[in-house]
Amino acid sequence: MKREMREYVATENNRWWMMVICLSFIICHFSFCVALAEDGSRLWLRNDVGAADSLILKIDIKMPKDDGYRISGNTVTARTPKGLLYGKYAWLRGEQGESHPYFKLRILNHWDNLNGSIERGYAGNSIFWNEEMEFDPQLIKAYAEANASIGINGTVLNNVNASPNMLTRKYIKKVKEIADILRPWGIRVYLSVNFGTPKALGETETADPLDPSVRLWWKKKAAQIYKLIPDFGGFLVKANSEGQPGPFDYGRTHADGANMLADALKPFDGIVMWRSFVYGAKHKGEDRVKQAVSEFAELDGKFRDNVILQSKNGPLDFQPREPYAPIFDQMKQTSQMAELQITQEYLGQGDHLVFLAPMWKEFFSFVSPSKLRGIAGVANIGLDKNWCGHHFAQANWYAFGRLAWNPAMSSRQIAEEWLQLTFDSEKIANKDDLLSMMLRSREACVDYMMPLGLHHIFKFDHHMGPQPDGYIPSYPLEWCPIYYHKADKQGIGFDRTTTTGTGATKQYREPYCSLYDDLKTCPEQYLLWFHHVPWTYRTLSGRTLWEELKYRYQRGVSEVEDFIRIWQESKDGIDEERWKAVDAKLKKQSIDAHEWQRVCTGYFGSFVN
Ligand code: GCW
Repeated sequence: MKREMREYVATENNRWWMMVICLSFIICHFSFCVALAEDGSRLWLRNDVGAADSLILKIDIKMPKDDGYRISGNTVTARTPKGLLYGKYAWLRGEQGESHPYFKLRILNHWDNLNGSIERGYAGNSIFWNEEMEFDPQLIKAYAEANASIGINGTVLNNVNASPNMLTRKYIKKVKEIADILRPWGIRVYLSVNFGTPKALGETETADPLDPSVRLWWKKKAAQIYKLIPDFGGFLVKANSEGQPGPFDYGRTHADGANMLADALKPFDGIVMWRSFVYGAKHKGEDRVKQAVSEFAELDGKFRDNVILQSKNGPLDFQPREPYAPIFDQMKQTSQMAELQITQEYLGQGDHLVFLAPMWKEFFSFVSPSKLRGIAGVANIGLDKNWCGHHFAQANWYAFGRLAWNPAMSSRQIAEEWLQLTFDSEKIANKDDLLSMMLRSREACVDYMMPLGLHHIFKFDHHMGPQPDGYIPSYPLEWCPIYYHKADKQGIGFDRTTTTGTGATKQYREPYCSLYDDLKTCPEQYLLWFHHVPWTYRTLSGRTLWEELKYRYQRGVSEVEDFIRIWQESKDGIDEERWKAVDAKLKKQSIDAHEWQRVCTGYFGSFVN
């Protein structure tokens, strides 16, 4: 495999780290090197050039018991070495005052396959895996530093559609090598596991979670892993979902499956992150957005305390806008984590500039962070020189880390910080416009892809571009666009009300249950998500539904055109390499937005007239 080496600008971090562990009071001098190539490879870490050349680091065991820090002038104080590490990066971005991590678990999920491909990856192949089983340690170190700089403290190294081979000795040895590189940066490794592994490897006859030989196999496997990686974090599991094996294969429940793994990990303080992204298993045929609650609600309270249920922010699948997933309301005695998708599977992938912080903030406005034990982000990182494919996709990795540390930060604050750290903001004349472009970009994407809650009308399988007429008889119906928009001569939208629809609204806590259920009170952003609405219905603007849809498609397209203008005007302040790359992507985004508008208005228009 051809491996692309990134320019890695060495700092004295490693030496620094060793010193920190030994001393409670250190004055450390950093050497700052200029990141010469403006190729995006230094991410938001490029601008440490010229920062103060001395920093005082102090350990204070009277600080709160976490990895937070206090910065006063050039002094960083923390209770732990990790806190000093985080404090150093905070100081580099100009922070003062005290700050503590909100979520204890701040974890990236890589959907990387062992052959090096990445499911829903748009930035090249995996930085961890390839056929040769070789990785570039410098690259992994640079990855670790970038994560540490925004407080990410865990990473799942492989795809949730997991290969049983992941748990063979030779791969576990590789995981150990990676873990050893990540450890000094405060990052623990986790693995996705295939529930059927012992059977698939031919080491047991069954994968039934209640079978003693299977339970013993997992216990031994856990011991084997922890012997090599004492701070291993635990397992992430996708079971009985989209063809993956799971406890249902043996007539057992999700709790039986999760608890078996939890018991194996418990002696080592490991956790199980069990995903609730299931449909078409036990509740086949039911409205897809209801199925997670249908499958899990009755199991509330039946999970071990080291099991965390991990759910996507919305009940469907990472659409540009979804109402929050009601499973967060329904599981009252089970620890929960939110899974956000940093990689832009349904948001223009590697081509569209869409800043995701506003979407995640929207989620937190419905699901209080206080309900969550942790947060996971499906990574957008690959071997591309700039890591993320699109330069502005780096901002989403950054935003995930910042919100995992402090979900109260505003999208504006995060975007401002990122712009400041990523470009030479002194040179950019239209900084406010760039900021505004980032902050408007998610809403623009919603407008040209799914106005008024019109969801999942993407082209099959790869999810890029529109296919509203999509229907393949051999596919599960819930993979087909026509299942979601339900356009007919009368109107459009998915009736999920309690009176005439699927009753999905009932899974929400009040006041949302009633608000969403009633056409008159349902927020327009979710209108067609919850209701089948006549074409002639008057929206709040006074326009008919059809006019409003057309208006919003046009608004999305116009927004992207305005982004192109803004980018043109920033040309003099941005290095040529990155400017050109983003310019080309914005032009592609504009073509795509026009395609969404043309295809959707053409197709839906045929029902209106
Ligand atoms: O909708 C799907 C994605 C799959 C993904 C799955 C999941 C990893 O299209 O690529 O599989 O979600 O989250 O498990």
